[in-house]
Amino acid sequence: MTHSNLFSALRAAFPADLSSIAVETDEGLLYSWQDLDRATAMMANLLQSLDLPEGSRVAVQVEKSVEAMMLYLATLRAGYVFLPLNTAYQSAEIEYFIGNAEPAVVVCSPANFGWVSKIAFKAGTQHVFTLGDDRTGSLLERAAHHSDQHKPVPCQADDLAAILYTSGTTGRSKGAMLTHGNMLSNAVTLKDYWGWTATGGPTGQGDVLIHALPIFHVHGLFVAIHGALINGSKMIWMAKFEPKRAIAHMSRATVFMGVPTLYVRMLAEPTLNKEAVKNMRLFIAGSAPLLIETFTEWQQRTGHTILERYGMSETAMLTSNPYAADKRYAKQSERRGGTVGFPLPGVSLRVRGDDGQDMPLGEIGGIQVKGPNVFKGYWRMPEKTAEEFTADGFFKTGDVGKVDERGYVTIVGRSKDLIISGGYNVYPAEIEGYINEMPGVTESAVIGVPHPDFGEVGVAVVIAKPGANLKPEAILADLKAKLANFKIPKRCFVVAELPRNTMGKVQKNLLREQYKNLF
Ligand code: MLC
Ligand code: AMP
Repeated sequence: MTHSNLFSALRAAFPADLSSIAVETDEGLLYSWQDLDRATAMMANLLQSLDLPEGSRVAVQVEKSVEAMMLYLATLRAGYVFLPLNTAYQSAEIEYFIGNAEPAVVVCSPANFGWVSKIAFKAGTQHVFTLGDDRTGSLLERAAHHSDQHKPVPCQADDLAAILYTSGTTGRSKGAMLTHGNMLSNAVTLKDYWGWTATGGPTGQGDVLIHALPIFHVHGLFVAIHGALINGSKMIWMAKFEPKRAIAHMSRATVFMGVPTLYVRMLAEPTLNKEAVKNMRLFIAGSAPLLIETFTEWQQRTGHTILERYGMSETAMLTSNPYAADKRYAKQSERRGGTVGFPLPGVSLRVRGDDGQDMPLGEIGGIQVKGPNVFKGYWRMPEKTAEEFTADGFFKTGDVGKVDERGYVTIVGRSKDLIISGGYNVYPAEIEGYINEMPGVTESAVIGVPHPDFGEVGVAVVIAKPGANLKPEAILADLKAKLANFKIPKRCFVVAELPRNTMGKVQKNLLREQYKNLF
């Protein structure tokens, strides 16, 4: 069935006037809906001309650009599986992802072609293209030779559309397999739930989204892009978030999506005031906890109440504060700071205790979810997949929370040892693994501590081997040479011992307490 292809659903929502503007970039470039249609057709034809096996992965590590978004859409259109990779990942990280996913096609930045292609060819990838953020590279050169007409490849709702790698608390990263059906159901739900409109507003053309996030994770790639496209809404495209510019765009936009750090940074700008946001309809935050101070300050400065929602790579969006009082979804219209709102229509959410019992309202336990948006499993890890689901098909999120008597969900913590820094996930186990391999190190613990800009940042606490002269700066420099920059702890301490419980396990809660006022 053609209409189960997510691209077909997005394409069907393009406005009738294809010559109108779909994307306007920070640099002033304009892309019409027709441009999106034609360019994705050419790229899809290029991919199909390669005679790739069914279900082939297209792994992409490129700087944010409209063409990079088109490549995502073209991959859907051609029926292949998109695998986005954070541009901060370095060679060891890329080597793992490419080795694990075995993509048939890899697309990288022109400047990285040397080392990325070496890794890719070694892993058996046949095709490596380049794509720059200035419309350069072999991908566009090759696509230019293909037709701008293309019929989307028929897909079943259960067919894979994307694989998103999420790091594991133990062992290596797992690839969360998301289907066309997962993402389409989520996009359709959110279009309604967040009240997207195709007409009216300051320009008469309905909603206009400021796209300020990176496009290699759920928030920027799926929630933002699908949200705009399935409503036929224009995007103002920021290659990189910059608070002053984002605020300046607001006079011509209606919707903004961001991780809490973006809101913190905009609040530091004197230009943020009621006048600057007078045309805005909705501010959405997620990917990390939004501090109540940020929520309240935003309300005072702008008169707008941020709508906080909660999701994951494995599930796309799960819960959301209400946009408006709508009897179909929720009796309440209040967006409550510190909560992530209600389970979205179609999502079942429950809170379970350690023994698997349902927790009474208001009591804390592990959050479990089920719904058409929940992923198909981890790529080539059936045992890991089985471990993360209950016998009755609920996914164990690893988040800890509660539901109050009005139905609002609050996240109070995580059972997974994970730091969320500026909206990026950092797994202490991965960083500790690298530190523990360094000469002169006996053991290490990486913990998350509060940070005014990133919400939370990593701090490394290291024990040296007797006689070793370990320098914190050298440890951090060594990590920086190997890992994505956002994973590098912001501080490092070499200490004599780590606090342990009677079982000998490091008590990270005590370390977090000890270092909580560092920033
Ligand atoms: C950058 N740095 C970070 C960092 N981002 N450190 C910790 N955490 C981060 N998130 C590093 C830089 O490399 C630099 O190190 C130093 O910190 C200062 O960087 P900066 O110039 O201030 O950073 P900037 O480039 O402005 O990036 C900050 C940011 C970015 C907030 C704009 O991190 C960002 O775009 N975050 C959004 C992440 C996101 O989209 N998450 C969604 C996940 S989806 P040095 O050493 O080089 O100086 C998901 C599901 C869901 O979670 O529910 O949505
Ligand atoms: P990721 O796997 O990168 O998609 O990150 C998902 C994790 O981000 C979730 O499991 C939560 O721990 C966290 N998260 C997402 N949204 C929120 C939110 N609004 N409040 C608190 N945590 C959130």
